Amino acid sequence: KAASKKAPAKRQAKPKAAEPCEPCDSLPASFERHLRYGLSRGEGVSCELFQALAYSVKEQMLDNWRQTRMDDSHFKHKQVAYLSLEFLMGRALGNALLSLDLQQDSRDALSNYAVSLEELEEAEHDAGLGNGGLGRLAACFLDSCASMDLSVTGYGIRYEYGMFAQKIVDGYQVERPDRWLREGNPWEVRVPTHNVIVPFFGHTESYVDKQGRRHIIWVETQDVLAVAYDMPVPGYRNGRVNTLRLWKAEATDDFDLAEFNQGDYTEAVARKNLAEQITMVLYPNDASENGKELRLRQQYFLSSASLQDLLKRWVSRHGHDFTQFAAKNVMQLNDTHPSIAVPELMRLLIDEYGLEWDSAWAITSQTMAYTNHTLLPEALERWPVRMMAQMLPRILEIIYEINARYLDLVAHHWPGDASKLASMSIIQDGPHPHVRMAYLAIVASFSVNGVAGLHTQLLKSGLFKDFYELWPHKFNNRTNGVTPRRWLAHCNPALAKLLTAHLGKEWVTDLSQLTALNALTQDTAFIQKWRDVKQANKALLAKMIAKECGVEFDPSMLFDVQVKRIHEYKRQLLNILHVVHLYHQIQQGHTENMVPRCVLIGGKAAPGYFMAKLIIKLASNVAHMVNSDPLVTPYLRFAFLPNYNVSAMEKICPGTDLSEQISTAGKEASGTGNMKFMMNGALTIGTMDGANIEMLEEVGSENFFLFGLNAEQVAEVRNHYHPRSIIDDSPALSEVMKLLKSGHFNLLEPGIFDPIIAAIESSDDQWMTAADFDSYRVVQEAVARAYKDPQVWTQMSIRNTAASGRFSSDVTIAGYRDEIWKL
Ligand code: HBZ
Repeated sequence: KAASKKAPAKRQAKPKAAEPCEPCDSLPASFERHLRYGLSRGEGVSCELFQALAYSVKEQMLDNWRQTRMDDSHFKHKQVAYLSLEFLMGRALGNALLSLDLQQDSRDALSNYAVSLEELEEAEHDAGLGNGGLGRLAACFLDSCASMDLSVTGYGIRYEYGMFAQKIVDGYQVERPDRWLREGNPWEVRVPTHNVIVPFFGHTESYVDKQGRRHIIWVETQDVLAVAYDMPVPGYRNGRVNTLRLWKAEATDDFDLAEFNQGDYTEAVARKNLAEQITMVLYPNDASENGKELRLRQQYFLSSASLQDLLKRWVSRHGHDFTQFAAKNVMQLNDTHPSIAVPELMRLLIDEYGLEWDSAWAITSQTMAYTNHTLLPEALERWPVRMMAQMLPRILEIIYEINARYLDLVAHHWPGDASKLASMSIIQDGPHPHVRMAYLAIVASFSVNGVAGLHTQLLKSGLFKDFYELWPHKFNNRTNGVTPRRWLAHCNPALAKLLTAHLGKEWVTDLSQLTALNALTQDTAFIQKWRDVKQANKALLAKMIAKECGVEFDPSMLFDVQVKRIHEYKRQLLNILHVVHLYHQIQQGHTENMVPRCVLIGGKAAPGYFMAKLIIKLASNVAHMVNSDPLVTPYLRFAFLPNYNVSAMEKICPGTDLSEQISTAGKEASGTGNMKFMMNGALTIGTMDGANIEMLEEVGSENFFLFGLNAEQVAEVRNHYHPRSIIDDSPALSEVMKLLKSGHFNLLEPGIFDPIIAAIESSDDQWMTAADFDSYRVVQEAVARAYKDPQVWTQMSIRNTAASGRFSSDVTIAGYRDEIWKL
């Protein structure tokens, strides 16, 4: 390692400007070629046809991809590395065809085969390299960056197994491995020329050089090879193709020599498998840290490989001159998961490139920016010092040094306040000291942002209050958004066509243009067309639900949908209690004013999250009772959709009337599903939480069904919360609880729902389900009344789409670009 203090790396051969080459094949010709020569069997099954089409679409991108890479290699403009442990990309084909305007060509290519383009799209496996909102946000951001012609590279992990597939067996969630790469991934390109080595374990030594300078070297490390796999990220019809670089862990060619020499060759080779475990599987927890050592390894592996890659590219242009580095590079940390990049950048600059601490720190603290996605304390990452000391000894030393210098500053700001030193220290002291990763990220970053207005406010006044006092200029809000390409143009072609017919096609890249829809809300012909589109989308959704759940949804009924990860704070339970209430009303014969509705819930529970899994079981059991009672089904149907994922959402949001965004106020950082529904003309029933607040602001309260306590009230009521008296005072909730307790929904499994009943009745119930029940129920009645008038409902639907422009991720990314990245 000491020897790696090498002279500036040799300049690579200068890349030649792309020379015009022979005209490439048309898409249909290239498709035929791939089908005939690229794949072995040529049986024309949809999986093979999909692969051939994907390969030929990728081929169409290659020139622009290369050109983009070459343009960016000069560092003429500032560049962004978006570091994230998750990229929930979903399928790529439909999106690529839209971006490259190759839909018609694809249909032409397929005209000789008895398969539709839509069927082929269905043959693609979702790239499920993420848990939920955070991972999908990264994917939407990549699309916006490419479409806005920004030089942004996504850096992530190429997990062999993505988010588990969910099966429902007897009402219970069962997890199945997601081998998404089994048939190969036609989009990726393995780029071994970009391999880097990531060190683990070992120990540090110091030496003094001839000039009297002290150096630290990290020796006897166990090295892992990081191999780059690139995925193209095409911009919307603008010729830019950005890169998502995913790292795969492989063994290096080094053997344990001792073992090898003793003749244990096979054993030595077999042991190399250990390295490959690092990128084997995505951790399926979306809101709590499990503290597993392998997870820290993943984080360091991603951070180190990505930074080495970036520095190598820099050095190949500028040698060891880093004076302009911070002016030309930004690293955006997607939550604290990649925040070990902070000490890693320090290490690389100091140990590998010979910078002094102060220059290295100046660079690091001017290039790192951190996005926080949660206020839940259980989700805040902390790593045991002992674990880090073993696995990453050099990194821990650097963290200690960062902390010492930073605590000096704290001591100056709060003279004599020892408690501040303890509470703000990056190292949490105690019998088992921990590294607080959020604090590390804040200390090193020039920007700390929340993901919606309320969330950022709460970060500043609560979780990071002291840091806000110390560095108010670091804190800023960037309300989330979703890409209108995937979440409107691609997933809702019927609505997209209607929009384009009336507004022109510019809305695809400038969603604010949708406000022009407000002028059409009195146009009865337009209202009718809007309704027809929604009805057709509902019919498509009903078809999928029939297939996946075996439940008939009738498109004339109100489609009421809640899809997202299952978590107590998201309160799927509140929704289920409302279903039970309706069920009970119907059974009591109170159907006079009832509006028939179909309720859909979908989402995955973290495998170790007992309550979340029990909530799925409750939903399944209630659904069974509801759907098997012929007196009930004319008014109410209820389904739990297994294996909710990106592709499922593409069918769900266009066919939804009512979107459920009912988290306990102050708990959902932003939400992004809420925005997808709004864009597609669903109305929202929701609390004053996350981005709901801004959606309400945009669309107006007369087009939004608001209920429940706000964040302030939640905090206040918490101190004297007595759900039992709330239940006693609410006849409706009393009936619901009575029915639950009677075992009506679990006759064959007595007592299984007791933990849920106990949670609702507990004064420690953090999620305060009982507190909001009546308010929720009453507003649901207002929903039903509104739905009775199709004209009025449709006008509200149009106004929701019209007001959704602010929630395009293009708007969010413009904010990052101008206020944080300063590109
Ligand atoms: O990030 C979500 C927030 O809950 C949601 O409100 C927000 O809209 C979205 C985008 O900002 N957070 C997550 O999705 N978090 C995770 O998936 C997660 C994954 C691994 C972890 C912790 C959290 O270790």
